[in-house]
Amino acid sequence: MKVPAVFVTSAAQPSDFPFGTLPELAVVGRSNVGKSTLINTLVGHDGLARTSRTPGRTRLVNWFEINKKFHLVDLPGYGYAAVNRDLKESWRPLIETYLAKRDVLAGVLLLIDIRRGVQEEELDFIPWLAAKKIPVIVALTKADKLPKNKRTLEVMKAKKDLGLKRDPIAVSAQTAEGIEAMWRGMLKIVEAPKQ
Ligand SMILES: Nc1nc2c(ncn2[C@@H]2O[C@H](COP(=O)(O)OP(=O)(O)OP(=O)(O)O)[C@@H](O)[C@H]2O)c(=O)[nH]1
Ligand SMILES: [Mg+2]
Repeated sequence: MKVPAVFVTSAAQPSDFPFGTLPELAVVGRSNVGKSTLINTLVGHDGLARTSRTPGRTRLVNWFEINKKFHLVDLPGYGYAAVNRDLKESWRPLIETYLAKRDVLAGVLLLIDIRRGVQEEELDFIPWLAAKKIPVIVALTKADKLPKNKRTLEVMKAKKDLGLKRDPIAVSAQTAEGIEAMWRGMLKIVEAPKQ
């Protein structure tokens, strides 16, 4: 599936955030979890968002316009210890300001590596989103790295760990597993009337 998608802009600091027009879905998760890859897979454009084997690839907030309908926002990953302190100090406010203040934020795609499972950051993040009434879709990435029975176990485990009502979606950029389910969830959020 190929969906019209274009890069809009990047921001290195909150003062560079563009004026918000379309609803935004933010892609959030640990460094190297596959955020940029998932964006490319969802729209069927390989090189739209830059990906890398080296954690910490995405250092800016990047906006992509999807189908003239909504923005996917690629946020820098959290939790990568090897990034030097100065860089980390500049990322935190970038991510936090975006999530706390962005009035066109319609929902969050929270990505968790299926082999790592839920960690402290995600445990804190889900109640924070719930308190702000921000809808979230939890995706377990790199599902191709586990056999089917293990995938199912990890989905149930993540659901329990995070206290979710719905099953997280196991996704893979390699097999396209879960991509249709992601689309259904995303469209539901961006098409919902704004509260
Ligand atoms: N096997 C497999 N590898 C994947 C998948 N998704 C991403 N990867 C690999 O994981 C690595 C990191 O992917 P990125 O998309 O750059 O991760 P990111 O979350 O954007 O990373 P940062 O920008 O550094 O925070 C790359 O080597 C990808 O090829 C997947 O579904 N399956
Ligand atoms: Mg990235």
